[in-house]
Amino acid sequence: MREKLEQIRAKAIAEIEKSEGLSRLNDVRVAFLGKKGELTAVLKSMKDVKPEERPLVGQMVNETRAHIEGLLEETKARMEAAERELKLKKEVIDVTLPAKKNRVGHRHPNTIALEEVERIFIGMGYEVVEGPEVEYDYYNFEALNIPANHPAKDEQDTFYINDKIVLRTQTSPVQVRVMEQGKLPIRMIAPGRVFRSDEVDATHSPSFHQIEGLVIDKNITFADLKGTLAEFARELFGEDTKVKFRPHHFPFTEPSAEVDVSCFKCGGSGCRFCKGSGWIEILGCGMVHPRVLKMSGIDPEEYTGFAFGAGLERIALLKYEIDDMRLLYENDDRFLQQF
Ligand code: 2NL
Repeated sequence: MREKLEQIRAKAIAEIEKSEGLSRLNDVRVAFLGKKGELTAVLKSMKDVKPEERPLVGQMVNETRAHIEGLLEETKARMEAAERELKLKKEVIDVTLPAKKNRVGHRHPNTIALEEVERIFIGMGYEVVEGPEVEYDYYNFEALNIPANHPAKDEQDTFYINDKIVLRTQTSPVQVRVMEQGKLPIRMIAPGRVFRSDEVDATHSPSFHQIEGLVIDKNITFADLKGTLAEFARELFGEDTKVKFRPHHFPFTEPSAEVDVSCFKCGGSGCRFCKGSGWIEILGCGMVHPRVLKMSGIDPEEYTGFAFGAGLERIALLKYEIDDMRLLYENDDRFLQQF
């Protein structure tokens, strides 16, 4: 019997050492210690052992069982520890690795220029007002004294939704809407997207941006207009900037002028940037036409005002020395990062 038990013990040890993984180890447990296991079979054959030998044989069976159980436990613990170790190794995080670069966008040159213009006029007490991009023909043309036969109204130049509604060709309609509300005085700028049926080239796009300005109060004169735009030019292009007013014509202002600023690259002596003239055109302006005031319910005998309009893209192109407007619409990150 002792020999038989020694055999079982040796076989169990060998099987345990051979087993790879917890599930194989459990098979070994069942094979030796389970209900139909080899050691259990020995226990069952105790009835064939002489009564006086039973205590000793029982003790030997128990010792063998304890030995196998101990070895099973120990091996199980070792396997579990190894498994945990492997799992931890797989999950290891190298905190010293460089982080993934977060790609941050960049403000568009139009936005930078717009915010600069807004800052200047807010500093002079102006309000920033926005309005609809799809407008009534009345607000876009008629209320601005633009006659039915004016070239701006040609289907070639304007996007018509129907015969009463257009994509606005300027932001003046926003100002007409403010004038109609009748709260005076008015000191406002109206920035926003406008639309004209133009072919795309280096200086044109069917959709671009305008900033218009409007001041209406008692005793506003052309001198106020000149002083305001001179200060604007100095803040935008530098304090040595000079302005020049050239007579012009707009249906909505009388008198009207186009404004040039002295070239901020050469100071006015003439260079490639200003095409040798020393001057760069930046906007159009004038005293609001009395008819325009009257149509919006303002008495031109009591109130006068000035207005101006500038292209935002034109300002951005000049300020950042970009030579093709199309670059502004491609949104190439490498281009935008430069400003
Ligand atoms: C230009 C010229 C201009 C205005 C816009 C205006 C608005 C109202 C009344 C009178 Cl509500 N005038 N706007 C006046 C003069 C010129 O823009 O060449 N823009 C790019």
